[in-house]
Amino acid sequence: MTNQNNFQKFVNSQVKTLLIFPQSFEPNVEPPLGISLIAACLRQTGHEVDLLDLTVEPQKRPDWNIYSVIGISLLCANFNNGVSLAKRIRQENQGACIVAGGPFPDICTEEVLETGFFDVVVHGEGEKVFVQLVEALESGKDFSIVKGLSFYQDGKIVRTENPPQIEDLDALPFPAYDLLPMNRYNESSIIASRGCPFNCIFCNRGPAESKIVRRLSPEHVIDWVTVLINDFGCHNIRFVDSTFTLDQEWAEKICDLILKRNLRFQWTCQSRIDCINSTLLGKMRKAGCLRFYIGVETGNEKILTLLKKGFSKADVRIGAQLFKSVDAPQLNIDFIIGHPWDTVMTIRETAKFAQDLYKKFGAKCGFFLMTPFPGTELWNNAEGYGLNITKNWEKFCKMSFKGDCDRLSANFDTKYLSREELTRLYHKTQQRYGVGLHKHLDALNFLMAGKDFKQAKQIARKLISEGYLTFKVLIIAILPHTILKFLYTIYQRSNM
Ligand code: B12
Ligand code: SF4
Repeated sequence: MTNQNNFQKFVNSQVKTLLIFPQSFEPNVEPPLGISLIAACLRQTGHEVDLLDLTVEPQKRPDWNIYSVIGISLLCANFNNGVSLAKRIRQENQGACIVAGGPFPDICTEEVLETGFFDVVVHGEGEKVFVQLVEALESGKDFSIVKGLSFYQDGKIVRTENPPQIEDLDALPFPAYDLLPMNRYNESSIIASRGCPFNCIFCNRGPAESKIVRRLSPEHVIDWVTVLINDFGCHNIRFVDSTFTLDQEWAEKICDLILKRNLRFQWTCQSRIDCINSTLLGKMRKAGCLRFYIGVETGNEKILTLLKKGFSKADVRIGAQLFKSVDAPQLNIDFIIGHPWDTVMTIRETAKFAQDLYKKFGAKCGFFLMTPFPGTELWNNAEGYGLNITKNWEKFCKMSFKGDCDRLSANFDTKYLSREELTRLYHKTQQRYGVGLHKHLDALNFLMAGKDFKQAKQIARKLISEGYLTFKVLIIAILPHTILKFLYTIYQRSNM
């Protein structure tokens, strides 16, 4: 166990680094940006580095002994796996400096260092801090001179000064995608801006972000896109910025450049319903934006205010109407089940609001299970919010990218609902109003294609009773298969 800063034992004039994303409950659908950006910075400064994403290559067993510094990226959900991994590495390679970074160690630093398998925690953005750490080890300097680290010293955890935020994001290299098995991912991501100025009480922006927003220049964003398309054949890109359209002029410039350079790829982004205008939405669609994700979180006006979202249900309707009135990307709205004030009634209100937004504006709604992540206002003041949270880190999951939501369960009780009730209400809402609805429509089409009218009629009846189809649409549904097929094609297109 490391309980003192004995940095001398890690000094090595030829540091070779391995950065790992440990195995998790499901594979990453896109390359992990954090470690691939750090790897690119290491290479840019002349250091040797390898990357390993164990979520997509779980069988890979590198020779741990060839590395003198091993960095592990940790979220709550993969913390336990990360600890087992660090333990294994430590058993085989006593001399390696094992470093943790990412959202979990950034906040739960003690929990990580107390395991005894990590020597250093890196806080905040890792691109510069990690390079400085490696350089300190190479030159034999005590790494306590580096800002943004925590480690044991004389039996106590010490934390060095906070590092400055990276101001010139354009100066960062593009992620070292070439060190990852790019064919294993469904899409790739770009972070074009970092930060969000809003104060939603459940939000954990991640270590690379604060309330101060920094942006890449639109030209640099386009160069990044070009690298993904030309060098890696990637035509599905997700902008993972917290609020992509916060600066609408900047977002418009990105769209203008995509169109000007005639870049052909499909993309999605996330933002807020109050950060849009019709010109921007039209340009986004033309530039290949398929889906625009926003968080509305609840259908209860009072809860919306308590969450400090900064907009009302009326604002959501106005925004959704804007999407409908122009040729805009598909609007996808996310809701959370399990706010501190949620009851059966407010959850029903949320489902009803979601159904309304689907019917009136064609917004596709999804439901997440509330997860009070460390570092959020909910976590910091859990008692005040009436939450009883259990630190079973594997349960800090709010959704499944593979559609496998069945095993998600709440890890906290509220004043009004037990974790069991919350879990049940989440699954019921998600099944009936989220994936459930889309599964029904798919099943209807499938059955009609196979001409199993009896079963198709049963499903259609269910959809009518749940208010998704009108009788008029049912009449069409029992007309010849070609008409239905035609309608379904339109439905699919509008939901791309
Ligand atoms: C893109 C993204 C994803 C992608 C890719 C994730 C990945 N592997 O990188 C996908 C879609 C796969 C994903 C999945 C999930 N995600 Co996610 N994701 C994000 C998002 C939106 C952006 C991450 C990103 O690329 N940021 C840009 C880079 C530059 O920042 P970064 O990743 O934080 O890395 C920097 C630092 O953290 C640090 N760092 C990171 N790792 C390391 C390692 C070392 C050694 C060092 C020194 C430094 C370091 O340096 C990096 C560079 O500055 C963040 C929110 C956010 N704004 O950060 C959530 C976020 C990270 N995800 C989160 C969650 C919960 C999940 C899921 C569990 C969701 C779920 N299913 O319920 C899954 C888990 C996936 C898995 N396989 O384990 C949470 C984590 C909260 C927590 N405390 O655990 C976040 C913060 C969002 C949130 N609040 O809900 N996610
Ligand atoms: S939920 Fe969205 S708008 Fe609210 S603080 Fe987080 S990133 Fe910003």
